[in-house]
Amino acid sequence: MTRQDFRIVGQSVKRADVLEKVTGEGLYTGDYAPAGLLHGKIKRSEIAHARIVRIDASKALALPGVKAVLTHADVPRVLHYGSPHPRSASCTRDQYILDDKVRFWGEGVAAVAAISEEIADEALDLIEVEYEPLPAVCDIDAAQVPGAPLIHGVGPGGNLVIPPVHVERGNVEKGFAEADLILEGTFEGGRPVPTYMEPNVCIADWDGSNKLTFWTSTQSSFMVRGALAEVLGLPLNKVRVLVDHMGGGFGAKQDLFQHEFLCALLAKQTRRPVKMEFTRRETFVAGRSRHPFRLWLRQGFRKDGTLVARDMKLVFESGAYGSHSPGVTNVGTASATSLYACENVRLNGRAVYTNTPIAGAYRGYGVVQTYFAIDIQMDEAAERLGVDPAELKLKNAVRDGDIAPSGHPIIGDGLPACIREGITRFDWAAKRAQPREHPTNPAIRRGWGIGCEMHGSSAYPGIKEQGNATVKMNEDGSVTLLTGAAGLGTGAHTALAQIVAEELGVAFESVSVVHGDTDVVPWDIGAFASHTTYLVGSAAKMAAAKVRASVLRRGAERLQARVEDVDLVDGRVFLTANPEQGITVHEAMGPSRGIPAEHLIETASYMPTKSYSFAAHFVEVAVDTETGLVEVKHVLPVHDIGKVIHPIAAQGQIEGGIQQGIGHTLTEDYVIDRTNGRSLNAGLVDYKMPLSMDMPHIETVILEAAPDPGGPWGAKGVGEDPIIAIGPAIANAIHDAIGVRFHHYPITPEDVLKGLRAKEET
Ligand code: SMO
Repeated sequence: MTRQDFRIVGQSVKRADVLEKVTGEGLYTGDYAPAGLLHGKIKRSEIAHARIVRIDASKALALPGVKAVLTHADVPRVLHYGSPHPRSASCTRDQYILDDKVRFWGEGVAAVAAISEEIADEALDLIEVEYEPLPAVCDIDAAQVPGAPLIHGVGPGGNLVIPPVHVERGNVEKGFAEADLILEGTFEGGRPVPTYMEPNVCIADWDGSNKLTFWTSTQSSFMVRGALAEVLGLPLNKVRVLVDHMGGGFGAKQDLFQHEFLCALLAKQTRRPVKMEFTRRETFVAGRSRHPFRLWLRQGFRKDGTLVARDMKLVFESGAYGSHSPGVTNVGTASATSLYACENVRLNGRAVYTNTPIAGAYRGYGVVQTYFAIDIQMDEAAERLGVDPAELKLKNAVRDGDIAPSGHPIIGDGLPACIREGITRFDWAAKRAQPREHPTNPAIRRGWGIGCEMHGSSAYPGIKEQGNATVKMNEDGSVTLLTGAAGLGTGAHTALAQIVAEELGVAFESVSVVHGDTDVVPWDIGAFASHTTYLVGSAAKMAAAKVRASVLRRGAERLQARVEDVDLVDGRVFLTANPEQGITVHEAMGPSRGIPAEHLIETASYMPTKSYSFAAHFVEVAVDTETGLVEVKHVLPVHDIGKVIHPIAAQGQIEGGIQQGIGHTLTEDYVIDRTNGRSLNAGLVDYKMPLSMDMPHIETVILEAAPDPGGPWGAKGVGEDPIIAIGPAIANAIHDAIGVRFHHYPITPEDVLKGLRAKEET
């Protein structure tokens, strides 16, 4: 057996945490209940922009059962940061824990700790706040008008979060001069909110040695540790952050939140553990949404379909604070250098403050918006040129050696492979040749569309030691993997255990994963940017290889053979020439020449480059021309993710991403009243997420078309990709069905009916 034959990687093994999850035994942050637990609650502003002239907590403090109240005067005046890496520029530092100003409706102005949730809620009502209203700027146009009221004193001015991002390659004017067809359009998108099952929650507990233990549902435990230590003036070893099971993160939980600091401070003041748990409503009001956007796009094509020039101006609405706007703006802008190759590009991206809830990181991180626009305009170009859209996309798709948004060359022909495979599997040409009329229901029109995407794994190429893993071979032959990567619910820990078992040469069942305790596990940048398998997987593979070498050495010694002459497979060290003659890993680890049994422990760090995964989504929709309802009937997503570690987990990621993407495209929008900044539909009553009944038939195809040598055996990311291509695929399919082009999301039934009416009138 050669080492190239996979035994565990590529198998859909039973997930490592499956029993705990299905029996309900697994603990989530909210399940912890230290003795004497107090309940923390946040009083939220009922005005979008104001100065606080007076805040009086005396009545609240006098309420029996209330143990502490914090207002802006009681907390350290520190601008906190949300940057997952101290050397990255993804995030801003523009938010105080509590301020004497409010910048959006729903921002926290005070916090309470009480012996019950009910008393804490009652206390919130007793806190008196007197506001001096300031003019509220609630849309990107109002924010950019010269002389508009400024929301922050920091930043480059004009309500910009950062200086505009500018990317230019080639000669755009020359490109347009060579074009036979020039298309121009403006695209917009709303404010989808990542609706994780587990709302944000944390518990703070101080011990007698002035050490803080902090449970929180976060994607970035070490970032939380760093920020809390800074605010509290503690060394890092006096803050222990614990993350147990998580009910989803979707990017939003890679940020730092006001309630996390307040929880730690309330616990410090009361000397009792304090828990803060968002209501579903608070996940909307005080969570992080995708950035609403407006994007102007102009592209030029030759008659033969070659894309020759692209000019783009993109504006993201950041909301009241910057959060991940710098990163999202950089990534969203740079992504327009790619997907469809274009030598001449001029791209401008900006992020603008408004007095609305905070937009942040959300699965797809700026790329969703940009590729929505590009992919719809490619479809329009195909229509105008009289060619098949899938063929036009295939012709222009980025290929091996083209420059990726990160500046690295693209490895392999992943995107063309996805498009080609989908054309065949979906039977694209035959489907598009069918009548658009439904065979039996005259109100229904059918349409078929394609959308494409690419997305990078790993956030900060070149920053060292982002991915770390420790592998321990215990003296009985069992193996422990220690990782700082949070398990968001995607199965990433299972994939890591598979990688370790495969590399080491032991059974999958003999590897257990320890995670989420910053006192124990090696430093980790956080579980985001689709990189846990790629980045931490690589580190785990390296650490496992080191342990393997030591086990082989010990085994050889016991077998009285040379190390070159032994192999380790399935937990057995044996003579390569005579596999019958061997010992178990347990025996290899045992006492040898009087040396007592001991474990082996190895840590490895991995510095990533950046790998790109690709996908093409093929979609069938049915549009009801009487009600305007769009039903997604069938999706055939084709993804290239390099070497597949766990096929069913990857498929789950893809299906989940498609469900979220359907929501974004058709129904989900957290609506803010643009006159006063109030939110109109915070919560799941008026905000329509797709349910299982809304799910189409999904036929997932996973290719290993373009493995990336930077990942374990060529594995790449899959976390964010599936949410990106589905949106434009649906919009293009709607156009195919009814001949109406939509340049925005969500595309609601009202929009469809209006579009049909406008078409009839012309
Ligand atoms: S939006 Mo992601 O967790 O980088």
